[in-house]
Amino acid sequence: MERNEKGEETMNMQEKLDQILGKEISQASNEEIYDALLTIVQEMASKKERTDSKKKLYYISAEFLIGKLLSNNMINLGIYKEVKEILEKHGKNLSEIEEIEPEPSLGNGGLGRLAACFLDSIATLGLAGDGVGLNYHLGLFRQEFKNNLQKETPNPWIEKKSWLKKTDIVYPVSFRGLDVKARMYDIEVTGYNNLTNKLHLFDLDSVDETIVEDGIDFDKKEIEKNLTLFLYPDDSDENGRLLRIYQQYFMVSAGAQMILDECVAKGCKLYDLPEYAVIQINDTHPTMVIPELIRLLMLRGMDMDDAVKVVSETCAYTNHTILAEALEKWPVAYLKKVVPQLVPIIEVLDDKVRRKYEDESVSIIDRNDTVHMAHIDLHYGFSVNGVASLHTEILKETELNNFYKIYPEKFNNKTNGITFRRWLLHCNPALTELIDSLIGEGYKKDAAELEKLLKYQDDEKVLERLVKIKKENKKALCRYLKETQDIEISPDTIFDIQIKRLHEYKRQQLNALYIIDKYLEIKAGKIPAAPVTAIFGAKAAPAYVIAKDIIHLILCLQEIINHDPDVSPYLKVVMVENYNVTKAEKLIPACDISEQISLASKEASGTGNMKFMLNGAVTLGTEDGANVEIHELVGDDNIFVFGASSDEVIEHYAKADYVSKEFYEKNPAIKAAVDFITSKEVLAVGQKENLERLQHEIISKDWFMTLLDFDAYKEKKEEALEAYADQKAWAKKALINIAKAGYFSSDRTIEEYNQDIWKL
Ligand code: 26R
Repeated sequence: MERNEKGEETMNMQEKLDQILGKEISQASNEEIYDALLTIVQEMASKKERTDSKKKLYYISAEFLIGKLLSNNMINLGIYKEVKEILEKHGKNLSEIEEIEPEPSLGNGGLGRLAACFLDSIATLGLAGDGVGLNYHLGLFRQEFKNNLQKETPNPWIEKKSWLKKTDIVYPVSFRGLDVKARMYDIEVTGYNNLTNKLHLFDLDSVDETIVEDGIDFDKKEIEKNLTLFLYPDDSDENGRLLRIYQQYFMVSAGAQMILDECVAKGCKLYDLPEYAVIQINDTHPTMVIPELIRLLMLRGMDMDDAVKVVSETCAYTNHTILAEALEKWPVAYLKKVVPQLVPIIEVLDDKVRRKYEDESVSIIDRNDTVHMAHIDLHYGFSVNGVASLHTEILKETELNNFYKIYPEKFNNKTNGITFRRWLLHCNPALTELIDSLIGEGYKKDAAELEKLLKYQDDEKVLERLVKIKKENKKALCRYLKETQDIEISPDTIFDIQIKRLHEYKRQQLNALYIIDKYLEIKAGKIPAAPVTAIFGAKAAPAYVIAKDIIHLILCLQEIINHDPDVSPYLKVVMVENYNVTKAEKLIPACDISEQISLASKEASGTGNMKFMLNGAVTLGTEDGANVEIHELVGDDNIFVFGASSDEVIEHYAKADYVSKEFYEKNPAIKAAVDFITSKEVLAVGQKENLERLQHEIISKDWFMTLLDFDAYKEKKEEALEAYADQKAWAKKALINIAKAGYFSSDRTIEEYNQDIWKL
């Protein structure tokens, strides 16, 4: 036994483990050890729970892509090393135990992962801030590949013993003709050497997983059974869209009641709400929290004008995309079917706007009786921010210019960030150790200190160690891909990685066309200087047909190229199955070239780009999103930038003068690559319908201007591949990227949110 500061006897880690296991560690199974560690971590985390301060942040989001929690929590609680060593002493391997934890897939991609990084940083900075979201039982779908196609299956992640703590807190939520109860579940959010916050996830006791059949199909009308089954159920039909409204209202109504309860418990008079709470609305998915709070305040006796004022001073909105199809619009008729109680409130909000501003484009309800959710946030929130400086500029100058003219003071930029605890300390321990040995550990709390690495940029010993670490990480990825997908790749090739949601604007199809071009060159006898392994990871939304066709093409290329003895020594293609946070943690540390090739102006920020940079990969990218800021930080020599600028792209859209067919007809390399999509080689392993549809899309629409940037991409990529041959020069680029990544710590981002918006 040991003693704590108060002189009480406490158990050390070994004793705790022994006690919970009830047997020798060496005699316990990995599952038993996982369960025991979960218990220990939860107990330690709850002891560090923050006592409530007057003002508190509520980060409300339909997605929290938190990833596995065991190791990160142990790192944050400062017991990771100790536990790892104890386990090793007894012949157990922590990495194997980590594998047992299921990954909660409560997000699609960037927006959800950002929310998770933010929770980590908020707790680490010791701020009072909780997350509010939904407890999807089956998360986002699990992706499987069959016949070179994506197949969706459920991803159950909630086990008997999990990070979720069921609470007794229950709020009534009413839909038209249906009253339900929202039960709160909590997940502890540990800060790095600091206090613990909470992620509150609301759920419905009556949800029934057995109604799911045949992949991810279920009866969309059985709301009591399906409400929190999946994240973003297929919204290609009306019932799917209505279900989304049910989910959103369920989340915000329960959340709003919880917020009011907590504030009142702290002695808040409702007129003073903005002194007790600030609500950050993560994209428009939680926007109904605004009319719902107004409704609840009115029920408690406030008049409408006061309620509008109080709520407007409490809510702030973050925009994460300029893609028109992602800006949510709900027909009034839909809202009437699900949440009729909000409709009169939204109508008054619209009326107030119409009385003040003649400009039709800023109204909330348009002529087609459709509610523009973002417009509610813009008029009735006190802050609106973009997520990278280019993105915020585009919002101000173009997309939201009419609002910017009315409310210039509301607009601000908060360039995204990532938590270094997960994206360096956890996923790349060897690199962490090297950095520790060179500049000490101060950077773990103050990421700007990473710049101290710059003094080693010409130190051959350090650069050699960097190269060696990358090689080891690549070998580990090779073993993992062999084990999980039976794919063999060589760590001596260049690892070129594009991992992100599948979307035409992100242009995985541009990468695929490059691969075809390369394949055709090799077939024609042009042998490349350096062998490359092109790695993809991406899920396509179940109803997004072209995105699924692009996955199909990549899987076909993987089959053809990897089995072709002429080509495979120089080029291999890997599509990682079921790409998720856990896989990202294995892929990113092993990457040489980070593909960030979205059409300029379309990627709001990107955060994968930051994770790669931090792990010593060099970016090949367009001047888009946060790539622009990466470029500014590392300078021309340490990034490969290509393609049309966002101004040029915006002009093409304005003039509608981009014609992909002209590029296809005039450029023989493009024509050959696009024609190959329906060649006999591909048709032999693929589906005619899918391949023809994709080819037709590229030739006749190509909405995201793939062909416009093809030549520039090819040229820049060749330049990068050639530069790789000089290993020392490449390692220097990698080191400079790592040293300059400090700016992208989410601790910096959260400090800015707090200073400018939350004021906790
Ligand atoms: C409305 C619904 C169909 C929907 C659309 C889009 C649901 C979810 C999304 C995801 C969007 C909003 C998203 O993930 N955006 C990403 O946010 C990241 C964090 O700010 C950015 O880094 C990234 O550039 C952006 O695409």
